[in-house]
Amino acid sequence: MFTNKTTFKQAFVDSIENKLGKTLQEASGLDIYNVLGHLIREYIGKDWMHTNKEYEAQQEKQIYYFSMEFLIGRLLGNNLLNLGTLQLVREALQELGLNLEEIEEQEHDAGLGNGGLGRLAACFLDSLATLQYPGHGCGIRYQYGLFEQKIINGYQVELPDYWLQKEYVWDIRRSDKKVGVRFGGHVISRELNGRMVYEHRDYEHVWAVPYDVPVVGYHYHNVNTLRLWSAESSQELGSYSNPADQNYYKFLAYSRSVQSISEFLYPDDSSYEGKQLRLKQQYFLCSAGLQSILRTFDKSGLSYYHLPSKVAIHINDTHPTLLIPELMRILIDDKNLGWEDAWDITTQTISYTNHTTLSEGLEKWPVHMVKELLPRIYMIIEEINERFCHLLWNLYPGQFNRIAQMAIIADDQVKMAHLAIVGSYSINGVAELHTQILKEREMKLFYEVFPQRFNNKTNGITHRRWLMHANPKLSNLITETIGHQWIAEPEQLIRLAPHAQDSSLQEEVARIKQQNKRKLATYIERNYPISIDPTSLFDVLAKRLHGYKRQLLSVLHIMHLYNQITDNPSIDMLPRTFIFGAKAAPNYHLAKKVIKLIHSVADTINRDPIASKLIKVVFLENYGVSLAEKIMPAAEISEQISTAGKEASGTSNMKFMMNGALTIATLDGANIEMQNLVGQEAMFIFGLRSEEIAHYNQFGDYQAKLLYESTPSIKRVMDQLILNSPYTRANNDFQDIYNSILKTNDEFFVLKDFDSYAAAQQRIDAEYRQSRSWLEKSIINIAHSGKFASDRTIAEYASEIWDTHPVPVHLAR
Ligand code: DL6
Repeated sequence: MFTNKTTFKQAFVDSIENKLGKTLQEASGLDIYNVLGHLIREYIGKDWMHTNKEYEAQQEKQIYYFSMEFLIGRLLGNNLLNLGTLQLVREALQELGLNLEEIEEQEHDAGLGNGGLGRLAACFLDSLATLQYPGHGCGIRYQYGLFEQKIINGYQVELPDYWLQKEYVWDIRRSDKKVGVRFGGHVISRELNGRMVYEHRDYEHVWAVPYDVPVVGYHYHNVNTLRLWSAESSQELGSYSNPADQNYYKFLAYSRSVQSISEFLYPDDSSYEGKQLRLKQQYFLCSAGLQSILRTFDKSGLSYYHLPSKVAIHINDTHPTLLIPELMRILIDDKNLGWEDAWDITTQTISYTNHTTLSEGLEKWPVHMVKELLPRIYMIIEEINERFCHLLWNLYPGQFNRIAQMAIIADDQVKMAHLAIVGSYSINGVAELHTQILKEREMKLFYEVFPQRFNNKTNGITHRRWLMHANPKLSNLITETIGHQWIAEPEQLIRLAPHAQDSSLQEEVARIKQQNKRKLATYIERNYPISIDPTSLFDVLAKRLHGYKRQLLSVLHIMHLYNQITDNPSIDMLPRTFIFGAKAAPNYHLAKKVIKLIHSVADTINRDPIASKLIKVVFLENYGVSLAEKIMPAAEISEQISTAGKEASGTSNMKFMMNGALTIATLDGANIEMQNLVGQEAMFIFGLRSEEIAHYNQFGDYQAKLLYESTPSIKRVMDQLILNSPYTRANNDFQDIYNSILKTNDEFFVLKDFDSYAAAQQRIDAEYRQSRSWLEKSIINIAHSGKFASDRTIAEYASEIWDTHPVPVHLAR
């Protein structure tokens, strides 16, 4: 059906009529999207089934990637691209008077993630399937995503993101594969035939029901599975339907508590209940996912000693760390293995990726919470801790301090990163600098004990979504220039490098960028009361809002530029459009203030008849995958300006680079590796290095107040936050931002890096005017971006961590 336009059109129109009882003309946009989605999913079905059979028959090692987030974005266009039918379907629909891009707009982004970690997981799934690895995702099917961001009067307002409200065409409920998960209760331990047995009593039983989403590999027949678990009551209202019955209210409370498990992504954890709910979600995912893995493994008939050679379980940050004690529990309590055997199997099966150097990002749970919610799991963690401390004592006799620092349970808390390190055979960081910081600083003590476990796997992104699908014109131009091998082997993009000075290629790259900028400008004008000049330089900062990501540095700099314009209205300044996209966590007060500041600055400058000819500031609300796909192809400057040492890797830096933007960056995360490839001239590097920041933090010899007092340009913008200024006029109060810098001694070194950032921005101003050399650098960036394809990252995980091999699936569609 998808191999011929005529048969496709026939099948599509028939499907509209049969499914909807409507003609094509009567069908709404959503109807059309749903019918097309169903057709595609049905088409995928056969390959999906064969893939599962092939994986079972070949008995190759299976990879299970556990993550609390999978920011998969829209699937319609991506599935068509990977199936190799995008062009055919686009043309066939056109012949029916329909526009595929408009149909794609009907799809609501799946609300299954938050930021970089979740999007990384989605890119990995795409690469696993394309490289034909038997690799599957395990996650939760939240009903509500993070939140939908609306900006009202410049303030972020969070609306529920009920992404499942409308039918989701991509997943299939597998009721027959549900498993039970237990919470609460207590454990009775007794000796039976010379061994301890543990009986879990009076627990709350919850069904975990899987919904499977097919993950289609590019131009192959492998279709892997993203399995998303949903919580359901295991009791029926039936006998409790009488409100006079005391069990009626108990039942209501139970069913509400079950529903909440898969209701929200990252429920508010400012209360005890909210925190407990997060822990419950984590265990729910781990227990359900693991039971399902072991059920599949059991079919092989092999003993559990073979588990590590047949199954690799990866935990994406510490959220799924409870897999470690849960696997121990199943092996010991259900499969009757002894502790040592169970431990060997567990620690040879599980591997862990760390995604942050921020200490507040390292999860800890109160002991009493874990004990109450997961009594048997807590017993196992206690024993893991005891045995680990014993090992440490043998290694470091008498070093109480060191042992206390490394313990899994300390200060009445369970430290999940410690548990993850102790219970897995591989621990990786996500960029070279990040891994080095883990080894030398954040996890130094653990690195000394387990040096062989630590390794680096620099992040990557899928070039299929972020270049081929998001920027088809550039993608076609690349193919015309260097052939199509880069699609299967993105590192071949390097073959563009010798053409970087070719003026006809440069002109084409410029023309495509201009078209993409116009397209984004049209989108902005349709959705916001602002018109922007598509010939101005598009300078973009799009990522989650956080102090260390330093959106504030960028805004203060824009205020500084505005001061220069008001001082000298005839200043020679390159016209720029500053584009922001960022969600702030709902309870992150300062981040929300920064959003308000961006809007106040935008309001002031965009209304100023002189300044607005040189600068426009735009904040695009509800930044997410689909919006990013519109932004990346149009960007000319990518802002990667985190405090050095704080951004583990970054992945938007890679998406921008692949689309030809030049990067202004600190030497942080993967920016360093980008610079190593393209050279200093093709990026705009500024700011303190991570070792300098570490030095200041250690010796306390940076004083923000002195810098503020002695630098007029800095003092001026800082004072504009609190004194009567265009930004504070409408009763806006940015005192908190001001204090956040001067009262905390500029924790993120915003003022310290200000001059260096402004100087780099001036270099951009000068170099953008040299359009040929700018375009040369743009092509050099694209040429080197192949290293940041997630196919490279996944191939490294597969060979260096998981020890798995591709399993090609052959089937004529
Ligand atoms: O590894 C993916 C992504 C990195 O690119 C970012 O640098 C990093 O900030 C992000 N980390 C998180 C923190 N999660 N936790 N914990 O999202 O991971």
